[in-house]
Amino acid sequence: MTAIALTIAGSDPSGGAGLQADLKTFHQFGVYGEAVATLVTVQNTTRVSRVAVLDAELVSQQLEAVLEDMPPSAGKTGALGSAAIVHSVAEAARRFAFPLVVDPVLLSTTGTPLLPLEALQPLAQELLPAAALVTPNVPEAEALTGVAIRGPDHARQAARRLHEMGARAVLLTGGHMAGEPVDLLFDGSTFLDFSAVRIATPHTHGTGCAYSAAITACLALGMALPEAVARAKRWITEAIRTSPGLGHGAGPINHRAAIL
Ligand code: PXL
Repeated sequence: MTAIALTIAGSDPSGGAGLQADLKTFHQFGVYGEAVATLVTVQNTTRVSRVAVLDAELVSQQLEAVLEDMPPSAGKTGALGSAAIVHSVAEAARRFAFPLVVDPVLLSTTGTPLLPLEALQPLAQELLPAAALVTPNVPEAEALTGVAIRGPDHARQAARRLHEMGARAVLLTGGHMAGEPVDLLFDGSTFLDFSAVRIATPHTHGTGCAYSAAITACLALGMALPEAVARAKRWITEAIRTSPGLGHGAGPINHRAAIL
């Protein structure tokens, strides 16, 4: 049986982030990948110069086409682009028979908004309750909860808050905090830490996309959440460590990194 994973995300033509990164990651984990496009960026490793958001109905129609024919065994969302898209994805997600990982992408790696401010509330109120897992980094968790995260106690507080907002589990990623990158998983009862050594490199473009895609692939393969996160964390660390050094800016990670 071929496992299938679905991404609902934006296009990065440079192939480092967005749905391109998700599909490469699914493939590397041996999972068949499906991709519903939400927006098209004009970007390379140095800049994002344009973001064109697709019509929400066009997104819904792509989603329906895929679901009626080849339903996945896990899915994820990335950049959603508008409140209307958040609303229609959330509406569909209430009927998903598979776990949904929500990567609450707000900005591109270079700082361009990929979700407008007015879409933050629908994301929190409509999509989070449909999430088996939400995977914010520190700025995203701060924007969603209003908690200023200055250390481990604040991280736990923000994770609790995101769970109360309806996500079944929360993975708060630690890459933006000082020191070693420790990710915090909270399922409503237990906190688990996933740590790695920090790698000094400018080539981290699309790391969040690939990490949440790797977790989604592992869920599609039937792993329990802590095992999926542990696997994905080892892989993303290896993918950063072996980044191919492409482009003139923040280059991509190595999507072909070994799964350890
Ligand atoms: O990594 C966040 C992200 C998500 N989606 C798209 C992106 C980026 C970062 O640049 O371009 C399309």
